[in-house]
Amino acid sequence: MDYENLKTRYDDGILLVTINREKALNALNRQTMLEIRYLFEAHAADLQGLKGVILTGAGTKAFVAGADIKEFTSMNQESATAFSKAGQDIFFLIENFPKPVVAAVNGFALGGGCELAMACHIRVAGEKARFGQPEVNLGLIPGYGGTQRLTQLVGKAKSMELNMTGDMIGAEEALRLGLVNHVVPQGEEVAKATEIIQKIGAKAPLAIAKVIQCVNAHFREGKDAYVTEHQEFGALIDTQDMKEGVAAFIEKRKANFTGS
Ligand code: DAK
Repeated sequence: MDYENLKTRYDDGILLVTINREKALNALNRQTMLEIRYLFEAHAADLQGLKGVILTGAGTKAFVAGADIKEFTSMNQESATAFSKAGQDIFFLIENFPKPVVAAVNGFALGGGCELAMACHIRVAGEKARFGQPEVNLGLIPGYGGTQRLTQLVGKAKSMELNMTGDMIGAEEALRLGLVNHVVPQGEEVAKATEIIQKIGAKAPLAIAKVIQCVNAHFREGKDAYVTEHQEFGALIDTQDMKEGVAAFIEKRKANFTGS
């Protein structure tokens, strides 16, 4: 697929993806959402030696300022419900991607942009980043999982407040609430995200995929995540990487993981 609204660079096992609609503050229009879907379903999934994916926004002002408001005008109830469900499915692809996905939040992360960041496994914010779910200002609610993931990350009280007031918060408050993992000087978001993925990339890839699966299982309705955990623990015991990791510890050397 030729991307219209994404820029990608693959370097040293890391796929850096830039949402590239700077004039619209990188708002997620339909085309961009289709491209994100393709990226996780096919492009990144097929890359040899992939350690992880970084998502960021073009320019210095915004990560993503939301879903593209200008596309909302033509929707009816049926198409809006389908639109929301399709978006949720794309964000599930990110959340369940078996390699770490890190959001490098370089500016506004509002509405669908905050939801996109929250679908990633880890968030690094520049000190000028601003987060919020301002859909109520438009007579809407978050449609890409914002009521759920914000609650998972910051708890019910703050999620209620942020979703109902539409207030924006800064990077330091987002850190204090647990919405982001790290705050870094502006412009250093991608460098910090790279450092995190390189660190994870030195671990056993199958184990990392199972961590993602088991942590996510905690939040899936009807799932007993403890069952997921003991099953996936058992599934790792016969892997070469487990044998290598244990042998390396005993032999006092660095493990050489192969993902098998
Ligand atoms: N969509 C489209 N264009 C946007 C945009 C957006 N979300 N945000 C900004 N832009 C465009 C502006 O229209 C402007 O374009 P021109 O007028 O120059 O053509 C350009 O980006 C620069 O924006 P501003 O001139 O407004 O820049 P400022 O520095 O003055 O303000 C701002 C920055 C981020 C505070 C402001 O742009 C702003 O408030 N933007 C909107 C933020 C927002 O409300 N985002 C949440 C969108 S709602 C659903 C599915 C999904 C969702 C909901 C329902 N269903 C299926 C129903 C999710 C909804 C959202 O994400």
